[in-house]
Formats: sequence, structure tokens, C-alpha cells
Amino acid sequence: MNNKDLLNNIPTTNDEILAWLKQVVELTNPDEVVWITGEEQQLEDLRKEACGTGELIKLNDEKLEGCYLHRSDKNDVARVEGRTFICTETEEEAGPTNNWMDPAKMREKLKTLYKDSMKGRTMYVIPFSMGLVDSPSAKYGIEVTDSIYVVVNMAIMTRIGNEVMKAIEEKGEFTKGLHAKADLNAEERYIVHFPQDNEIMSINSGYGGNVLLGKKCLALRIASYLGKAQGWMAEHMLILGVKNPEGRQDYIAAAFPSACGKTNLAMLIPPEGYKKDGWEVTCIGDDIAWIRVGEDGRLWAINPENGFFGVAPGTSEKSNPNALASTKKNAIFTNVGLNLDDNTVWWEKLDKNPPKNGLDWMGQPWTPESGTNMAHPNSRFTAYAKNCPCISPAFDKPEGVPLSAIVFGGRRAKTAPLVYQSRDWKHGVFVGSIMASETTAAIMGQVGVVRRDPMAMLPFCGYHMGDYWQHWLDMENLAGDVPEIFNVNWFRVDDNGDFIWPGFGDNLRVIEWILKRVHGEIEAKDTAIGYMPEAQDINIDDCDISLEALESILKVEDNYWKEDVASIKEFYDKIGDRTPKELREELEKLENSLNL
Ligand code: SAT
Ligand code: MN
Repeated sequence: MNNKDLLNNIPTTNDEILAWLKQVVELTNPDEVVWITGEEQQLEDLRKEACGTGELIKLNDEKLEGCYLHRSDKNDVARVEGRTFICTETEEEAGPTNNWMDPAKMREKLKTLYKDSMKGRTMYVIPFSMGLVDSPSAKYGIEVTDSIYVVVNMAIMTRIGNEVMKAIEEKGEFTKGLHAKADLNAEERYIVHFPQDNEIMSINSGYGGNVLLGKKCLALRIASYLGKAQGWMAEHMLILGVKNPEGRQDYIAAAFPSACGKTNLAMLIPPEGYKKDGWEVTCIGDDIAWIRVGEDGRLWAINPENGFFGVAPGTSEKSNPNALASTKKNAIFTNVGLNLDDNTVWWEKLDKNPPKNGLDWMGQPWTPESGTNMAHPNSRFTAYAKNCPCISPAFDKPEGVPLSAIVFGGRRAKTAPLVYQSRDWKHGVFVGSIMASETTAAIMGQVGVVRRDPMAMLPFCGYHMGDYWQHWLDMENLAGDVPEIFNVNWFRVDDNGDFIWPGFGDNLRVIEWILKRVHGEIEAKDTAIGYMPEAQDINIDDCDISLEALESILKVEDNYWKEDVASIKEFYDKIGDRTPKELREELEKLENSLNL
């Protein structure tokens, strides 16, 4: 068939789409082109086809209805930050925290890699929407891919199909995404963004954030770039709903570096006493928030995704029953272990009963005696948000939810206290810009290596970090009624290296204080780093922590902060001249108020 015929049954008359697809077909040379309609029958046929080739494995339909297992290549199990590029016109626009290459040069390079990459394969064309189709915040994309795994994951993580196509045709604006597995050569793996062309190109990977182009690529990197120009924000944040016993409904957006319990916080289960008193916590999103100014001048957030792409190991009935429940139906597991006795899945810390007879994430025979991990530490579940028992009724609201508070968090052994509040928006932006986590050298009370991860956006900001901070500062004037900003740290350790704060559901105790501050219901101490609670202001009834221990994690040690000031200066210098002067002033204020 010639290329013209291949595109014969593409149901659009949109010239831009057709011209682009024609180019892609010519370059990648697929045997066949399949338009993804979003209809269940088509997806079911694709899943069947993938089971035939071993790309998917159908799991026990009684215990895990409609669920599948996929194993990625063993050299392809995580995002590749070193091979992720932001190709703006100038290197300066991408800034010192992104890899950059001249767009024309990069396109040349990619052309050779994509050439004939789909020969003998089928090309799937997926129209998808981030956000509810036809809602004011929605952004549309078309992902072209040669992977069924990508199609069926996109069907969970985003809204896909014909209704999106109609919306794209009406709006005439979409992100182009091209993904080819090629030969999965890690040396030639590229995840490339052309923000100025609203385009993403991904090659030589078949895994998660490298290939599900709606997620980190569109909803964070491209969207952050668009948001800067259009006066809104794309943030790496969960969104949580909290209703107190009086029925007051608040929403909080929170950013954490990885491995800080973000998904657990997003699906928090209140402590027993709180439940009894009538507290209700609901989840709007676990990873990404798009934040806009509402007509009321407040900041409103939506979760642009339709599902969760969560880390499996450590997810259990105890740690996160809501996440686990979400995976029981129509989920896709990637790189977890397979229990051969009942055709279900297993991962480390799921429960205390590892399968006696199973295959590990690479498909090799595995037993509890093997001495290796059954699941890859970055193995994942892809699950529909609507299957989460605590999903918020506001999840599907086109206008999103108004934010009462923004929370930044980090993993600090000694420096940051359990919680503090910024003095104002500017100070809050400073607090976000200095976010950090320590490597787990924090054992035995030692302070580990500090990795700065401003607003948890280090690998996801689609332009210069200094300009991004300026955009945050500018949002105050664009909005008028901005939320309060807080910082939390669940990870203070004692001299034995043990965590002091119990975390998980008990984090609601800290959120309660945060919301009391938001509503002006409680006083706070004014300290060098911001407003802080007295220990007795945090409710620890029936909580596994003593007042003294709580006091210890509310202590701010000036000498640790002095070290931090030095490391922040270094970080700001690395970001360079575009670091807003307001943030340098905040740093100076902090330095001057430490008692040394
Ligand atoms: O692989 S993803 O980028 O989708 C998830 C993650 O690494 O945070
Ligand atoms: Mn994330």
C-alpha cells in the first residue's frame, strides 16, 4: 500500500493533522495505520492481539478483573533524565537544569533514528485530552505510537478517541507526540520536547513517562511552558480534598520530590478518631495539577489525568488501601512479579505471602529464597482514577477546585521542621524554590547529600528555572487572592536514624493545623524560617508519638539552616542571573534572622 492509502481512513479533514501524519508515515514507514476511536471493542481487540504476542499477559479474571501484566525491556525501566531534552531556540531559554540541543540539529538526528522505524509494524494514532474534553483547562494531543502497550495505557491515563478528535478539530490546537520503540537501544534513547512547536518526540523506549506522552512530557514540560506564556501553572502536585466535621470543604495541592509518599498523601486515610469525628479526605489527583486563576481571583486546580501510574512496591492494604483497591479492575501492571499458582501479581511489601511459585519482573523463575526482588523497584500499576474508593466527586468538575493551601515537602533528616508556614506568597515561592531531599545516608542520624528539587519540578520544568520562579512570583498579581503556602517534612530522624513522625494517616493532624491557619483559627510562633505551631497545637490524641518527640521535630536548629543557606546560595548561583531578586532577598532575610 502506498502512504496515501495508509491514511485513507483517517477520519479528519484537518489539514495540519493530515500533513503531519503524512510526514510521519513517510518517515517511519509503517505497514498499517490504525486510528484509535476510544471504543471499548477496539481496545479489547488490541489487548487480545497483545496477549497473542506476549506483550500483555491476561491475569486471573476473578481476582483481577480485566487486568494485565506487561514486562518492559530490562534496560528500559524508568524515565531517563539524562536523555530528556528541551529544544528551545536558544540554550538560555531551556536553562541550566535541562539538557538542550539546537532544535534543527536535534530534528536531523532524530530523523535518522525514526527512519523506517515502524517498518513491519502498525502505527496507532491516539487523539487524547489532558483534562475533561471541552473543559476550559483541557489541552489536546495526538500521540502516534507503534506500541499497543502505549495505546491501552493512554486509554487509562487520559481521555482518548473520537470525542477528543472532534474537540481538536473545533479548537484547532494540539500537541504533536511521536513515539517509536525502534530497537529499544538505550544509547540512542531520546525524549525530546520542542516547546515552541508544541511537539514531543520519543524514541527507543517502551516505558512509562518516556512513552505515555500525555504525562510528564505534555502535562508538565510542555504545559509549564504554555502556562508561563498564558498565565497559568502546570505543577507536579497531588490535589487533596479535606472536609472537616463541620462540613467545611478545603482543597490542598502539594508537591514532593520522589519517594516522599505523594501517592499515600493523595489517598490518605484519616486516623480512627478523626474518622469518628466526621473528617473526610478525598483524592482529586496524585501527580499533576494545572492551576488557573478563577473569576473570584483564587487559584483553581484540575488534575489533567484520568488515572494513576503508581509505584507498586510498598503499596499494601496497610500503606495505601485506596491505591491497592484501584488496581483490582481494568488495571495494567508493569514489571511486577507473576504468581504462577493463581495468575495474580505480587511485589515487595504487598503482603507477607510472596508466591512460592512465580516469575520475577523479567519473567525468570522466582521463589522467596531467590534473594532478589520479584518486582522491579520502579514497577508500576496503571489504574483508572474512577476505581479509587476515595476519588473526589470534584474529580470530574470542569472548573476544578479552589485551593486553600499549597504545601511543599521534602525529605530532611534534621533541617526542616514537621511543618511551617510562609509569611506571604513571595516567601512561599522562596520555600518552594529551596525544596530538597536528602539521600538516605540519613541513617544513624547522619545528614545525607542534599538534592535540590524546586517545587519537585527539577526534571519537569520545560524552560529556565529562574523564569519559572519569576512566573510563580507573578501569579500573585495575576490572581489577587492566592492561597497560603506551607512546608512539611515527615522525615525527621532521631539519633538512631529512626523516623520520629508516624506519617501516613497521621499526616492529617498536620493538615488540620494548616487549615486552621488558613482560616485564621489559631495563633503561630514567628520564627526565622516562618510561622510555626507550638507542639500542643497539633492534635496527637491516640497518636503514636509523645509530646517531647513532637517538640523535637518542631525544633529549628540554626546551625543546620546556616549550612542550608550556603547550599541554597550555591544553587541560586547555578541557576544564575535569572534567579529573581525577590528570592535572593528572601534568602538574605533568612540568613539575617538566624541566631548565630
Ligand atoms: O515514569 S513516570 O514518569 O510516568 C513516573 C515517574 O517516574 O515519576
Ligand atoms: Mn510524578
